[in-house]
Amino acid sequence: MLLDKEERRSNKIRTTLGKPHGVCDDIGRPSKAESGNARNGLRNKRQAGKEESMRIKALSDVVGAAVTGVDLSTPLDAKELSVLKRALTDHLVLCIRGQSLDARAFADASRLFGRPKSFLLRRDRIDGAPEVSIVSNRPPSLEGKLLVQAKYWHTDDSYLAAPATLTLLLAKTLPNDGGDTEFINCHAVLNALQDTLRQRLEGLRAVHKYRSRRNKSWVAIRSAEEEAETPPVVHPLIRTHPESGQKALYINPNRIDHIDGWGEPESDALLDELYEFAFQPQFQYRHRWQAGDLIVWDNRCTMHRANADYDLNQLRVMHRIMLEGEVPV
Ligand SMILES: O=C(O)CCC(=O)C(=O)O
Repeated sequence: MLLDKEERRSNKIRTTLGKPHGVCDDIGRPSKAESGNARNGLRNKRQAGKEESMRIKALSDVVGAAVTGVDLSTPLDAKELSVLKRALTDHLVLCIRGQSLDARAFADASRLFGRPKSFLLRRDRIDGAPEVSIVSNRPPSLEGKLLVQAKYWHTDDSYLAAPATLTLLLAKTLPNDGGDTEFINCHAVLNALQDTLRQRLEGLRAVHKYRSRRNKSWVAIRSAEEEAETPPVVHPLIRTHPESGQKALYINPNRIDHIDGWGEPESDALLDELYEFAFQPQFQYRHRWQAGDLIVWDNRCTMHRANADYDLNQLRVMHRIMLEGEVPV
């Protein structure tokens, strides 16, 4: 399958995002990118001999695309895989629709994108598939007590020296309404920063801690073993994506404790300024989950958060896999 001219152009626009863009949602009108992609289906053999096309459709002007016509429980050919990976590089977040995968099949599917690793918190791992952890509003680590995890903006794993490159989140049980996940494009955030502020950030590094002084979400109690695996780490505030070569603002409001070498008041002032800027709606896409959605996001250039604006009496359960990471540079 080759991308036609229009799709290449839309992908190019996306990879050179320099300004804030408006946000639309999945049920909005087709964007240029959608109509271009809709004409570029991959012809795939699918169940019962039925042929379906792989389609990639932008979900917003700033981040995210939906993929249909792919069944990750069956092998993908090299062309399909390369289109999928290219779409992820271009859109940073992919929602692959209609997936029905048990934990083992999910772990196998994740290998298309990298090497799955076992989640830090042993209690949240699934028996027989330690790469898969449970994200639930009744988390195993709280013995089933009600809690909406990850409600505040973050990027996964930044408390590790080599944070996960990608995270995959598969919807298992959804509330009737709400429970959305929001995403921020951190390339777009960096590109929209004023030059003077951006120049101040060059060369600065931040100290990330599992339990940071500025954390705003619930933080799990770690076992002694888990605590030993998560000492404070230092990462640059601007990092370069190894595949696209683009720079992104690399912040994690939950885990950054302070700017390395700075006192608390001046460090807090700069971090507050960056967060306020980054949280602006023009950098965001809000995903309304559908049954069978599997979302893959790139932690190197996005942030995300879970929404708690739904009936919490209803169960929400996701299966999550993180892929082995790399040291941010
Ligand atoms: O549950 C969600 O929507 C997001 C989960 C999340 O933030 C995470 O797994 O890091």
